Amino acid sequence: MRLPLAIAALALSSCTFQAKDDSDDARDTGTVAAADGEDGADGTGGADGADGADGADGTDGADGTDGADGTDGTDGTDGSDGEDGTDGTSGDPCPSGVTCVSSFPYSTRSTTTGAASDRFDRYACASGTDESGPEVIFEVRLPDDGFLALDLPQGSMASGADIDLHLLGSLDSADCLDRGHWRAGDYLTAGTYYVVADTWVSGSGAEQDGAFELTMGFTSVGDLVAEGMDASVADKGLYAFGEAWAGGDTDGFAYAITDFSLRSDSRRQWVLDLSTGALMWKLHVAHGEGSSRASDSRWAETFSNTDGSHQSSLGMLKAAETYTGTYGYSVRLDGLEPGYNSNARSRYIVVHPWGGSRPAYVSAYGETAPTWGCPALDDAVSTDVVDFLADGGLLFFWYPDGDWSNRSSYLP
Ligand SMILES: [Ca+2]
Ligand SMILES: [Ca+2]
Repeated sequence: MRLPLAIAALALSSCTFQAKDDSDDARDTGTVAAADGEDGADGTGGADGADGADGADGTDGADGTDGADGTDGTDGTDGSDGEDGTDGTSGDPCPSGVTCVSSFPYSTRSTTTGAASDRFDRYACASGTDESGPEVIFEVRLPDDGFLALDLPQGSMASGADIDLHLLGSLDSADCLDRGHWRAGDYLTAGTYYVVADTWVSGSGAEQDGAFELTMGFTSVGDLVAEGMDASVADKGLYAFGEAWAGGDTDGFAYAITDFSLRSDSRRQWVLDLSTGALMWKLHVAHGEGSSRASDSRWAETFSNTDGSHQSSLGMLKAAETYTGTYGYSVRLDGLEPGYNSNARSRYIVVHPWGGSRPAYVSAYGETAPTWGCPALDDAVSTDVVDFLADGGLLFFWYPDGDWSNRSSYLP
């Protein structure tokens, strides 16, 4: 059922039809209590200053003795394999000298000056970089798959200090998953990982140790499912961000996942701050009129990268500069996937304010008003969303179309 939409002043740069304009009251902002930006609990009692002696590391149990060889004669049973000695640790207590982290968001202040650990000098992630100064080690236990975001907030590092972040799959510098001067992250499956804040050493041998602040945000598949996202979409969306992060597509943690397999009367865009794991907004988002199912325009089902198609695009896009256009304060998008959304900028596919994505409009008409391909948002909140995503935030648009969804380089 197509709505009788008046066509707006058709600036060539517009990708949008005019929504009905009689629904401007009672704007429900749809803001999901931007998760109190929780000041991460002050780190869990940072490991008490190591008791010097390494003896504290539960001694590895003796390797079990090999079972006795089967007795002769009876052609015997192979001796049972000796049992591995128990790991001196019981119930996985936090190793001595390491701070264990299992709840997020996490935030702590610490220092590498005088840090007990000085075991890592170089990491496989940047083998030419001298990190031979002392380091602070965190053991991170993830109960679920998701994206782990690490950040040394700008301005929090002591003057003269140069601390770098390293994310390890095990306590081995060869098992380096990511590293960064200020930020690091990765899509990780449930398990135990290590974060090492290490002291960079200059070419002249000066250790740039000092105080730093570290935050960790973890956004899990389960977290997003709890906010109403399909589990498969949540997993793919977080995986895709991990691919984008690893590929250097962004250096920030602002991210929006849209599930275009949902009807437009559903809130089908989740805007996330991965640095804390907070859901910032859960929104209605419009799709292009060319994407609509012929028999029911609440559903989008075809997608395109072609100008004039009036279709939405799938895949990973990056929010660039803001501007004020026909519909108001907006942000331009650059498509990161050749063939699928790479023409977004030239098609003027942007995020702009849109009365046709207001909750009141959706309640009245049972769907968002179609656009010419722009993922337009409720104008009551779009300014804040645009500012949040602009200058590097990523937007991921999912639909199981069989083409993009099977071929995207951002998907497994
Ligand atoms: Ca070191
Ligand atoms: Ca550095």
